[in-house]
Amino acid sequence: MSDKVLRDVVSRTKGEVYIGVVGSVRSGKSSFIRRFVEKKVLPLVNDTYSYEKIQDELPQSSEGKAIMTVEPKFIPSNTVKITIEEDISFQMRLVDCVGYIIPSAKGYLNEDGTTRLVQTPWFSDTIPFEDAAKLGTEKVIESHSNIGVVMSSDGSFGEFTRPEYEKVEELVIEDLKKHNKPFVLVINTTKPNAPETKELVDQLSEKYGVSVIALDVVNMSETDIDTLLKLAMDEFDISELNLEVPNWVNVLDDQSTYKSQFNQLVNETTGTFRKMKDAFRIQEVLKNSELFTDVAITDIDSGNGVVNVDVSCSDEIYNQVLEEILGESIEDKATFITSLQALQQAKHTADLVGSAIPKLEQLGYGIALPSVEQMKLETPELLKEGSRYGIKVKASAPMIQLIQVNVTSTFEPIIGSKEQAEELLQHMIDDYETDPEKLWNSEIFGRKLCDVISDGIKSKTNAIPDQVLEKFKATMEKIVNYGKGGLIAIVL
Ligand SMILES: Nc1nc2c(ncn2[C@@H]2O[C@H](COP(=O)(O)OP(=O)(O)OP(=O)(O)O)[C@@H](O)[C@H]2O)c(=O)[nH]1
Ligand SMILES: [Mg+2]
Repeated sequence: MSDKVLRDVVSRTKGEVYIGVVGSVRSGKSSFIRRFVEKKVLPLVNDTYSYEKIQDELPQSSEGKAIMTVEPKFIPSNTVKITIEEDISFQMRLVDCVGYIIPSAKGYLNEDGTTRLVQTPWFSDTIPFEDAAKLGTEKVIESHSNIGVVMSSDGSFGEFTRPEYEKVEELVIEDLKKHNKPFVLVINTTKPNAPETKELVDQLSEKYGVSVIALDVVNMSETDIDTLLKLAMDEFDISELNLEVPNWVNVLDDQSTYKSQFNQLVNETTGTFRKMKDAFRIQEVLKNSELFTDVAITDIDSGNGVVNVDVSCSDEIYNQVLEEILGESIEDKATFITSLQALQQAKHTADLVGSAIPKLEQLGYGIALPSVEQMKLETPELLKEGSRYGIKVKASAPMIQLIQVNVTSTFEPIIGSKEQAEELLQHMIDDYETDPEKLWNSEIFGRKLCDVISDGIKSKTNAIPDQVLEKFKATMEKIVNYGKGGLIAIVL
């Protein structure tokens, strides 16, 4: 087993490499385990006692139509602790399951045609063969393994045809998909490299949406096992998908069009594609979107389930985002600077009065707190109090107060006769009820109603004489500095 694959498997299974081998009867499950242990486990076992014990426990396989494994078996029976390269230590165990029945197989019925009862580690009583296969497989996948191997065959050896294996394989895969455990389908074959076998593998991986590999199980090599384990690693869920985006995307408001489209796309994609093997599909989907210019996978760490993806965006996309923020199109550098300056001005005002806005909206009266820079310190003075002396430090600051005053304006045109006035009134009421906007823009005596009313309001605003405003300001200063909540009468 190559270092890399082994490290990944050990890391992903947190040091407990438990492989459940399930599938149809007579497909080569026991042969697979035997070969796997001989090639992969035994060479790593240093102590002779354990070595010989494991060898004795290797499962039996047999030829013909008669089912061989009639009760589930753990191999080795006790998990064996393996240490290699000093820093990698893990436990390894495989489970040989009772196979799902192929009807024409022999051994699952007694001679009198009744169902054969078999022993399992999960029930004290014997249970029917068929139940032992289904329940045992579920137990093994759920509680005793972190990697599943589904064994099936193309019918190139033994007594059964591909359609017979396929029927059972469909049932096993359906059952396994109910559990969220990574598994790989192995097509056991005497011709793993034949074009028709490759075609079958492609067809099955498409049909089931799982990783499929063709292996000549009794002759499989170390490289074959590595490939199988790599495929199994791809079936694990991605535990962390890191999207490396330009930093301006990170700081964008979630409400902005770009960021909300970005979030939606990423959520949809990661919701649909969850497994390590989907990393390239995720890349493909992101790449096809107009939100990014390029999407590159920079790292896939099978051991930790981490996928790193680098996303880049063109200047054009950046400019679109800027235009949305500024609220106008940026034709050239000059328009961009002009917009920025206008925003700078607006920011200055916002810095000055912004803190007053929430209260203004809530109570119609908001007070903006002065900043430290706005505070003006006067020259400290000597202070005499009786026979004792002190010092006086005085500072002042502008406190801006915003008041919302509701201004009313009326428009009272004389129309003519009572009927004419009533007719116009009815017309206006109809508009008011159905389409107030229309009424607002309707023309009376050649002018829009909204203009007439707005002129009325403006004239009231301008009608407050400057000296009244000054008096009001002086009064407010008195209230703030000395008023202490007392009543002050303003005489205009
Ligand atoms: N030529 C060839 N024969 C195989 C291969 N895999 C399994 N066989 C043969 O198929 C037969 C059944 O193999 P087993 O490993 O006993 O199958 P199993 O799935 O454990 O069967 P049960 O325990 O009866 O359910 C044996 O005779 C094996 O030698 C293979 O890859 N190539
Ligand atoms: Mg067997």
